[in-house]
Amino acid sequence: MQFWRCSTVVIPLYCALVLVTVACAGEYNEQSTAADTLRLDAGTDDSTGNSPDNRSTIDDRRAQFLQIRDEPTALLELVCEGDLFPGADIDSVVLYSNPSLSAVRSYLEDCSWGPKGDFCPTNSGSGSKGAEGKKDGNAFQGFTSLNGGVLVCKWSDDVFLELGNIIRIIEVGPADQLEQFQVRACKDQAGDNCGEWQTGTASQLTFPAGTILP
Ligand SMILES: [Ca+2]
Ligand SMILES: [Ca+2]
Repeated sequence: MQFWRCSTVVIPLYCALVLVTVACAGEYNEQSTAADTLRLDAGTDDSTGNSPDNRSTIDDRRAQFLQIRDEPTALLELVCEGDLFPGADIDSVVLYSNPSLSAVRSYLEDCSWGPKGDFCPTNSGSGSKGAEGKKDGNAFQGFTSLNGGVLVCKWSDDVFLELGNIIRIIEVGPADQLEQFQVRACKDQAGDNCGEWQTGTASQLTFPAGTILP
């Protein structure tokens, strides 16, 4: 009651002093503040029944890991001799909030091979870290060449790919020479719980989350 009367009076300092005094004199310990008191009161008055647990039903289709592999049929066509970067060359993968492709949520991090691509004996793009972070590749470095392997990465900043999101894969190389790859989202790093593989080509480099989520 004291609070409501105070809130209509234009003496905020006085009101604060009264609230602190009430808190100290009442059932709260001496660490209690006016703000604590008001929060406790608000809690007892909340009868809406809302709680964070209600979100759990929409969290089922989300995944923290991404796998990218060379497109299997293209493996048979790989010509190793003279190819410094065998297979698809992945520079970066961007996770957008929605199809407008304007709000970036995350990039890849902690990329590793599983299993490592070893179709061709030489691969100048064999480092798994090339696909991490923002686009930074050029003609000679800054990307990962799949070489028949599977790249396993995690989304940065503890982000989970969720329904409604879009991912865009940045593959480097001349526009008419992009190599095919496949991508899917996984709930676990081992790849035991993943969505369907989707094939990427020069004309298909963006994927709605719903098509690759488990
Ligand atoms: Ca290549
Ligand atoms: Ca890169």
